Amino acid sequence: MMSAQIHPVVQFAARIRAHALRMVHGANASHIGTSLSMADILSVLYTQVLRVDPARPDWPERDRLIVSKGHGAAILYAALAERGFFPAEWLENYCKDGSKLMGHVSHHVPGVEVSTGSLGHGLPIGCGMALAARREGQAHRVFVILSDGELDEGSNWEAVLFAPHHQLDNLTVIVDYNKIQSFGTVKEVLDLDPLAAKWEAFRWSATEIDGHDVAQLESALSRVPFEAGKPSAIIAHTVKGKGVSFMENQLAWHYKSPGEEELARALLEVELPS
Ligand SMILES: Cc1ncc(C[n+]2csc(CCOP(=O)(O)OP(=O)(O)O)c2C)c(N)n1
Ligand SMILES: [Mg+2]
Repeated sequence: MMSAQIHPVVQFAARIRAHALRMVHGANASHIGTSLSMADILSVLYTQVLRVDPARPDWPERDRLIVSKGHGAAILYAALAERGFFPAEWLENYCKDGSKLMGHVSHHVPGVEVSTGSLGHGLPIGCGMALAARREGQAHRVFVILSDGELDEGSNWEAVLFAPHHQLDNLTVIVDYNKIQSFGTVKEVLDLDPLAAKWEAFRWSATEIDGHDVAQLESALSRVPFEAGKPSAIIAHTVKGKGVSFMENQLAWHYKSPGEEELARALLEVELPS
C-alpha cells in the first residue's frame, strides 16, 4: 500500500513509534514497551481530539492532557514534536545532559502540562484542573492517561471518588490497560478485573475499547462526555510493546533498551514506506 492511502493517524503513530525507538536506543534508556503501548492513543488525541495550538502552548482555552504514566516520556515528546510544539531535532538529545527532554515527563517541555513519573498523581491533578475549569466557567476539557500498574496507587481511588461527586463531565480518563507492570503481570501483582465495572461502580461512565484500533479510539474520544454530569473512563485494551513483534507482551522490554541490531529490526516493523 502507498503511504498516501494510509490513514494520517496511522502515519502519525508509525512516526512516533520510530522516534521513540531511536530516542530510547540513543539514550540507552528504559520503557520502550510503555511508549509503544500508548502510541495509538496519543496519535488519535493529537491528530483528532485535543484542541491545542502548538504556536501557543499556554493558550488558556487549550484542552489539557496529563500523561500520568510519566515513564512514557519518549513517545509523548515524539508526539509533541510531530504536532509542531518544538523541532524534531530536539528528540535526538532525549535523556542526555543539558536536554529539556528528561526521561520522565517534564513540564519544561513545550506542550507538557504537568511533570509526572511518580505514579498516582496525574488523576488527582486532573480532577483539580477540571474542577477549576468548571468553577471559572471555562470550556476546555481535561484528559488523563493512566497505566494499569499505576492503579495500585491509592491516590487514584480518592480521585475516582472525587470526580463524579463534583460531576466533572469535562474530565476523561484513558487507562492504558496493557496487563503488564514493571515486575510482572497485573493479574499476578494486583488484579484489576473487572476494571470497567469498578469505574462504573464509582459513578463514572465507562467504555472498553481496543486501544490500538484508531477507529474505536476516535469514536470513543469524540463522544465524551458519555453522559452529562459524569466523568468518562475509557478502558483501552493494549499490548505492551505494540508494533514490534519481539517486544510485544514481553516484560523484559519494560527496562531493556534496544541495541543497534534490535533497533534496526524494530524500525523495519514500524516504519511505513515514504
Ligand atoms: C510512585 C511510584 N512507585 C513506583 C514507581 C516505579 N515504577 C516505574 S514504572 C512502574 C510500573 C509500570 O507498569 P504500569 O504502571 O502498568 O505502566 P506501563 O509501563 O505498563 O504502561 C513502576 C512501579 C514509580 N514510577 N512511581
Ligand atoms: Mg501496564
